[in-house]
Amino acid sequence: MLTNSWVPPSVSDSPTIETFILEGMFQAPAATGTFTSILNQIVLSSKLITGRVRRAGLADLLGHTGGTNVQGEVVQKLDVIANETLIRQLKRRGHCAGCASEELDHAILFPDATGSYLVVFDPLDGSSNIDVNISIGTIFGLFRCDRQAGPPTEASFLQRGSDLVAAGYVIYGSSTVIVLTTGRGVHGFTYDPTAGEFFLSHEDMRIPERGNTYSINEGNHARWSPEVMAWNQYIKGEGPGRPYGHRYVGTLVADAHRTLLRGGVFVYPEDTKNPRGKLRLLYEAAPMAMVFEAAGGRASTGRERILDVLPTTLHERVPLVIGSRRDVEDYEAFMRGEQPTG
Ligand code: AFP
Repeated sequence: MLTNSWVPPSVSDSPTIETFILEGMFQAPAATGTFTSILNQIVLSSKLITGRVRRAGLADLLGHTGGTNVQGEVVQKLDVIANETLIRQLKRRGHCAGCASEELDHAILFPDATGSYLVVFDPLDGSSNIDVNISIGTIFGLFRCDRQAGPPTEASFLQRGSDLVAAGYVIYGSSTVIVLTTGRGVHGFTYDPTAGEFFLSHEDMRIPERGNTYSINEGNHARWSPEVMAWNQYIKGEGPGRPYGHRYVGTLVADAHRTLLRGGVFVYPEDTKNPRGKLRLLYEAAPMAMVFEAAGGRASTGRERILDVLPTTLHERVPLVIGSRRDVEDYEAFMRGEQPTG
């Protein structure tokens, strides 16, 4: 007689990300499948990238290539691999009309494509953290491309974040997670390497109204404006609910993911070294802003809603403040020279 009292945990019946996206498509009767196909190509790319990231130290994939990108930043080997992977997969089915990436001087247009979506991405965010085994990520966004207006050009990418039809990020952390929004809710999917699939693990993510951590590179303190310094003094000062704890990874995806789950605020302000901020509007700030707003949070330059900023160039930078609604509002109050109302 079997006396084993151990009960195996029930097998997850969560949908895979492909099923989840497909079910969303069936709810949109006019859908052609193009949008779903592009999202699936991004999912496939992130499976391929996570495989490379996990084995990087064994496959001579750590370190840099010796080159620099259009921003003057050192290009890591995994930057190149992630960038090539996304471009190849997006080109494959002809549904994506073109893409723009942190690692490309100019946008790439796919002349044979019939689809009318443009994809923007940072293929490997936080790449200076690769060699020290700290979380890194991929950020992406999808825009429509108006084919009635003629064949797409680089100028077709210069759209406001409010025009994004989908956005998200992948975090290669203690597990690999994709966070995705198409504007209605934000959902997280965790990669199961044994099945080779992402399964729904964080349904309808909502950021708390207020948190208790702030995230900023304090090493830049001497370069900040008096307004940013005043906010920084306030958030570390004594008061109701304060001081906030400080957390900073130096990978936007990792700092944003923690902030989304736990609440609080992430700030990369303008400073004397980067008068327009450091982070890129099109493929870093705008996709993150779409995710945070869809989760009930707020995303701002400190003075203006990120999703309202119209880029004039592909690699334009912008100050970025994302997080819990009330924490971002407090920061905005300091930028106006006011005290938060609490
Ligand atoms: P790298 O990709 O060069 O590591 O830059 C990462 C990043 O663009 C973003 O992910 C971080 O939030 C930010 O830069 C960190 O910048 P600092 O090192 O100046 O704090």
